[in-house]
Amino acid sequence: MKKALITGITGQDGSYLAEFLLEKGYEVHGIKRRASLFNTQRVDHIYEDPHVENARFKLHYGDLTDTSNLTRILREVEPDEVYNLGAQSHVAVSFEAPEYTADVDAIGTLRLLEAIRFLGLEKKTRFYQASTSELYGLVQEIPQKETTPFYPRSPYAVAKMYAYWITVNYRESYGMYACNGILFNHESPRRGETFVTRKITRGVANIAQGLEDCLYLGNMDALRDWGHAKDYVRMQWMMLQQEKPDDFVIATGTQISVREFVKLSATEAGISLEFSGSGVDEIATVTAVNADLAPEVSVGDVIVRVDPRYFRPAEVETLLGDPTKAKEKLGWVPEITVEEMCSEMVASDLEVARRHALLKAHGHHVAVSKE
Ligand code: NDP
Ligand code: GDR
Repeated sequence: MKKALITGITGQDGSYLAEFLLEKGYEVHGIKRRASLFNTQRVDHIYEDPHVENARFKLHYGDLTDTSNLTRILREVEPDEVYNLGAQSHVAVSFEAPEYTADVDAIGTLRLLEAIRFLGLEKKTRFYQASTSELYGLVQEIPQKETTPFYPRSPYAVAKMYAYWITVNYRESYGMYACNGILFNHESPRRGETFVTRKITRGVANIAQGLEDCLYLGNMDALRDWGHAKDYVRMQWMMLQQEKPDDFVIATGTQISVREFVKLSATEAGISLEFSGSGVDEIATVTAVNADLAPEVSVGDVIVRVDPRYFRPAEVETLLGDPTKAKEKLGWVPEITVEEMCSEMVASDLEVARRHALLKAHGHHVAVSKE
C-alpha cells in the first residue's frame, strides 16, 4: 500500500486530494495545526477512528515552521509521496503578514525538502510543490505557460517563487523526484470564505435569504482563469506518477472578470443585475428577481458596492493559463467549467443560507461573519 503525506490537508485542496488518494487505495497521512477550535471540517467525513485496526487516514499535529516536527513525522511515516499544499495562501493577507508568509510558504518548503534529504528518503519519496499562477504576477506573455518569465507581485508570490526554485534545485542537485504544479485559481464549495469566488457565492446566497444587504468587493476588473479544485488535485497525483519529474501549468485556458463572476452567481441565486458607475463608485442594482430563490430581494436594491479596503498594494490584473503541456504529456483535461462550478458553489451556499434564515425566523441569533 502506498503512503502519502499531505501538508495543508485541512485546506480546500488537501481535503479533495485526501479523498482522491483514499479512493486509489493509499494510506493517507496529513499534518494539521493545533487550533483552539476544531479545524478539520473539510476532512471530518473521511476521518477514521485511530483505534480502528488498519485505519488508512491519519492526522499528525505539526506546522511548516517547525523543522524537528516535520522531520519526526517524515521519519515516522516514510511516505512514498509528499504533497506540500500547506501555506499562508491568501495574497491580500500576505501584505499584512509578509514575514510569516515567507517563513511558511518559502522556508517551510525548504524544511520539508531538507528533512527528506536528511532522513535519506530522497530516492524513495516523491515531492509535489503547490506552485501558483501568482508567480506570473505582472504578466510578461499571454497566455502564460511553463516558459513564461515570472514577475511576482505580492509577498505571497515572492515566497512561492523561492519554493518553486528550491524544488527545482533539489531535483537538479540531489536527483530527487520533485515537481512543481503551477496551478491557476481553482475553487469549489470548500473554498475559503475570504477568496473572491466564495465571498461572492456566499454573499449572494445570504442576500437572497435576507441575511445580508450588500456585498462589498475590491477590484472587479481583475481577470482570472478559474477551474474546479477536484479537477486540479487529480493532476497533482498524475504529476507524481510520471517516469521523470517535471513542472506543469494547470489551467482551463479561459478567463472571466470578478464582475462577470458576480453576475453568474447572482443569476444562479435568481437575481438579475445591472452594473453602473466606475471605480470606487461602481454598484450593481437588481433588475429582476426569482422570488422562489431570492424571496428577500426587490427590484431596485443595490446589492454590490466597491470598498477600496479590498484593493491590494500591488494587483495582479489578469491571468490566463496555457495547459497544453499537461494535456499532451499527462493527458490531463479539466472536466468542470467555471459556470458549472459557480452553480455548484451557489447551490451549496444557498442551502446553508436557507438553514440560517430558518433559524433566524425562529428567533435564533445567526451571526454572518464577513471580511
Ligand atoms: P487553503 O488556504 O484552503 O489551505 C491551506 C492549508 O495550509 C490549510 O490546511 C492550512 O491549515 C495549512 N497551513 C497554513 N499555515 C500552515 C502552517 N504554518 N503549517 C502547516 N500548515 C499550514 O489553500 P488551498 O487548498 O486553496 O491551496 C493549497 C495550496 O495550493 C496552497 O499552498 C496554495 O498556496 C496553493 N495554490 C492554491 C491555488 C488555489 O487557487 N486554490 C492556486 C495555486 C496554488 P488550517 O486549515 O489550519 O488553516
Ligand atoms: P488570488 O485569489 O489573489 O488570485 O489568489 P482571490 O480570490 O483572493 O482574488 C482574486 C482576484 O479578485 C480580486 N478581488 C477580491 N479578492 C478578495 N479576496 N476579496 C475581495 O473582496 C475582492 N474583490 C476583488 C483580487 O484583487 C484578485 O485580483 C488565489 C489564492 O488561492 C492563492 O493561494 C493562489 O496561489 C492563487 O489564487 C492562484
